[in-house]
Amino acid sequence: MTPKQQHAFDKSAFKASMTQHLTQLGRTPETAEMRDWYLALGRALAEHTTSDLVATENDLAIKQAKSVNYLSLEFLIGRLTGNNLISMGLYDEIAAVVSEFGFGLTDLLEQERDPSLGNGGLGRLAACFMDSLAAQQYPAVGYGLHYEYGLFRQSFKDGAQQEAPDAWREPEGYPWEVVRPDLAQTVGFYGHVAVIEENGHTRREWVPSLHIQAMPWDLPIVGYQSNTVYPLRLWEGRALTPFALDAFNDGDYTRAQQAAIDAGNLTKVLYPNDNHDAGKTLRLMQQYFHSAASVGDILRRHLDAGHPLAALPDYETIQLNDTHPTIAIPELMRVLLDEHHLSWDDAWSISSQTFAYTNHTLLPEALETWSESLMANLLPRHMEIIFEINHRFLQDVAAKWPGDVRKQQVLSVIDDQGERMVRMANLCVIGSYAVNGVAALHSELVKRDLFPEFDALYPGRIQNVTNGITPRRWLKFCNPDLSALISEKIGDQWPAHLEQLEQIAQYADDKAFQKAFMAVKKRNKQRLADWVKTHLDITLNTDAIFDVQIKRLHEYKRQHLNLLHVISLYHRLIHEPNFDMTPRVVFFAAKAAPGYALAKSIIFAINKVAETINNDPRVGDKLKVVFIPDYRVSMAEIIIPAADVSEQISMAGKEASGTGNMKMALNGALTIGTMDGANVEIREEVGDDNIYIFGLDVEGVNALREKGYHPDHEYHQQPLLKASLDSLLDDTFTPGHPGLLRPVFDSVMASGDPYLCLADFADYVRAHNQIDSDYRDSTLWAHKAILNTALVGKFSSDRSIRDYVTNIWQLKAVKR
Ligand code: GL2
Repeated sequence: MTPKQQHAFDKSAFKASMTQHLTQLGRTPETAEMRDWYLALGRALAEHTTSDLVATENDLAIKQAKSVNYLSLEFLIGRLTGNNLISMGLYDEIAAVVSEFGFGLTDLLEQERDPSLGNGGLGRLAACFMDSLAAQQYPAVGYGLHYEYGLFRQSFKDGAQQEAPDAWREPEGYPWEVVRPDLAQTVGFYGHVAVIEENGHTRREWVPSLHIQAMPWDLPIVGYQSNTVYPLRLWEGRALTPFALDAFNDGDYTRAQQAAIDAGNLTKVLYPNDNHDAGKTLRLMQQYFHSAASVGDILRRHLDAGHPLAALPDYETIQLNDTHPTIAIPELMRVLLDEHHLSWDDAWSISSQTFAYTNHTLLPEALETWSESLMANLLPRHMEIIFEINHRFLQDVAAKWPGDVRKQQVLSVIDDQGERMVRMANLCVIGSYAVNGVAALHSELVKRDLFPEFDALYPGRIQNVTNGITPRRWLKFCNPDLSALISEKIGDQWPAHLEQLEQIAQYADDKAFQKAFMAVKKRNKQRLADWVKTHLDITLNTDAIFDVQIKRLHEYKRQHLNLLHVISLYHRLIHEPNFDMTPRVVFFAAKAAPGYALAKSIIFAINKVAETINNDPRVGDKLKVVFIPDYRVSMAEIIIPAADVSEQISMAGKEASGTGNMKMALNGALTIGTMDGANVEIREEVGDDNIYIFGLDVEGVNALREKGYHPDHEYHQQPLLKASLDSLLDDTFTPGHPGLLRPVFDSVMASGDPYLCLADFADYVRAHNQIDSDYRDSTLWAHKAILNTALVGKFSSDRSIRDYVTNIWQLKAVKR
């Protein structure tokens, strides 16, 4: 046990507790199966975290300090058991306990189903931030939704994506969560606005026609090596009166349960869209439900602690993770105006000093807008408040730029070109004291291209906070061998001080260290190869380059550019007798939004290409393509430590940051990437020699667009590219069924190649050729890989959180 470990661990008491939990599951140690043991372990551990959570919540020093409230519709937390054992400092102790019961801890941990309560980077970032807040003891509460079904489970049928619901809590419930009925809130919808005459004044008050209960479930966010445990509070929709006995007695069994069904539907599923706005009414209901319950809870905590309402910004700050919780702004205004009867100016002063907003994307299709009529129907009072915010704001705009109608149009919260729409991002910028982008380049583009007028109107409001990842999960836990090797050299404080990894750089040319470092990589590659053999029955050569692209499937991320490179290698292996390549395994893992047809076509194409290449005896083990199904956090934990090459190949200007790029570099993979998102800063840290940058940068993309881009020119001028593309049209990869892969061909030819795959193809191939030759020089490669691990300490989410704390939130750590 580490000296900082707060809990004295009583082994026999813990064993008794596990046995007791088995009994509650109706099992004995003799009849229990692996699953039961996992549940018993989780529940026994959760007793400790829950008591620390309650103690943290009641800590007077925390009540007197300022807290951040992280509002996010997604928290992609991944499995908690292993991670919490690391944070609690009990990993080895518990491994010993379960081995006495006859199990291996890693096998037991495999029983946990991932809570997949997010789509991708945005949700995972929220999880890393909660981890770093707790690790550094900056008071925080995470607020999200308790989806009954997380992100769909993916499988393939004849190469095509199939989706199945993910009931992550399974019948017994999730061992780490606790329901908090004493903290339930009631949330209204629909109805009308009443005008009330009182002592000669009129005031307006919302009279909702539907009420739904928000039931909070708390998950423990355990501080690394401390007894600080913050809640991740997830709201579940429930009926206030779940059962209508009168209807039941009348024999109307459906109506008897209708309220429960309607309320339960609210938080049934996570919308499976990444970087895309779907505009569904139920989604707006989810957003409001989340915001209203969270704002209600924040105000309850603030007032219970004895603070005056006017001091809210001194004690609470609310970070909006993208525009999804924007409706919290008019909700706080409504509560202050209509329930606490504050004046507009007082309410606005409180609200606009409380909210801050993070922008995560420039993609136009991801920028949320809601139809004004939909919003007026669902949330009539909020719509009035939004009009009033906008009215006052437009007066400021007119004062700054008299007579400039265009400025009014672009800045207005209401877009009135066509159906009137509420622009959530504009509302966020107007209603927040700080706005941030998520990587240096992205934040510059937010100022220059997305919000130039806002940047002029509110100089300094738009800032940068470069994203980060938690080193606890993404190195210490997922790569124990590398962690041990690092600790041998520089001590074991680095998981809380990732900049210390820099000391590893001095061993980049040390032969013994290189050998040990690459031996760890090899073992991690073997672990992944074993997984692939067991689950996909493909045999892999662990001497090959493990080339990895794992992320949501999106045209802008250009998995199809990677696919074209794979096809070009195959083409050369077959048609160039003297072609010699370093053996390579190309890994993909990606979910496509169920409604995103082209993304699904790209998955299908990758699977078909993989099938052909993997079964072609002429290829042997020179080239293999592996599509790992059902990408999720626990899968990433196996793939990332095994990566040699990290594919970060989005079209420049499109990937706001990326965080997989950071995870792989930290685990000693070399990036092949464009000058996009955080790749730019990774290059700054690791140096040009230790990263493979290719393709057009943002200026290059803009210049090409201006000049006029013709993908067919590239097609006709580059024979290898042409041959690779043509094979998508014949039946090379779909024997007997030519044309099945045409949608991918068309996306870069007929549809004009919106993400410039063909423009970047030649340089991408050049960069891969360089990788191919560098990898053969094992000393050179080890040097580069070690420097990647050593030089990416900046990308710890601890640093991101400190940036937020210093530049935006102004919090003080409260050590417990
Ligand atoms: C994203 C960005 O696409 C991604 O580049 C970024 O790393 C994360 C976290 O900031 O946010 N924006 C977005 O809408 N999703 C992302 O993953 N879904």
